[in-house]
Amino acid sequence: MRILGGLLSPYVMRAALAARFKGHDIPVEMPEGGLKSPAYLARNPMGKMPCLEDGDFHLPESAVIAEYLDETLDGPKLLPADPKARAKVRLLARFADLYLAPALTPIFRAREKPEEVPAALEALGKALDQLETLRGADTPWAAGDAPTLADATLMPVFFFLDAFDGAFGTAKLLEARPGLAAWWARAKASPEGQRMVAEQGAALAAFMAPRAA
Ligand SMILES: N[C@@H](CCC(=O)N[C@@H](CS)C(=O)NCC(=O)O)C(=O)O
Repeated sequence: MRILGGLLSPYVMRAALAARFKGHDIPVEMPEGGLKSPAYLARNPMGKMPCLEDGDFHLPESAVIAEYLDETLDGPKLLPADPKARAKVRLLARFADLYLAPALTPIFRAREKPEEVPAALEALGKALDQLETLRGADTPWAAGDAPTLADATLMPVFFFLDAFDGAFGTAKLLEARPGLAAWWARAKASPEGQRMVAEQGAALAAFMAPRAA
């Protein structure tokens, strides 16, 4: 089994983290020929990463991959058994996909469109407020006492709040959201979090190097 993609992508990292929280280390590799090759598009016609390769079975879309890994790999369950707790995990992950990650997109494009940054920071703050409210009481992990698919989804997105803090003050936004700040501090101090931050940091540095030259 392997995950096709690169670990800078929060979506690729989500799939890798889901496996790691269950005690599995699945190799992550860019697809031969790239994301737009006919061979890759035949497996993932959206031409995006990640795509899970499990023998001759190919599965795109990180949320679906993460659930597939939770169902097929042994190890602790990343979706709780109780329907309400399960729904909460799915809600936090869906919020990250539909609201939080899109709020970060203009920050990624800051070099080309700096005029969009102030509004983007405001939108990001609003999304963090919404996430804080949805999450409710602070728990050791995003949605309870153990890691779930919500942590696997949110952690790689929160990496970018730290990464862009120097330029845009994105991590400072967490100061006014103490529950999220406390969760993120714990999550990135976990073994999986430390490894994730190191890997995404190295991938971001490699991505930025030719642009800085
Ligand atoms: N909804 C998709 C989003 C995946 C996605 O947007 N991946 C980006 C990298 S972060 C990508 O592959 N971009 C390359 C492209 O669109 O050409 C998922 O959850 O897997």
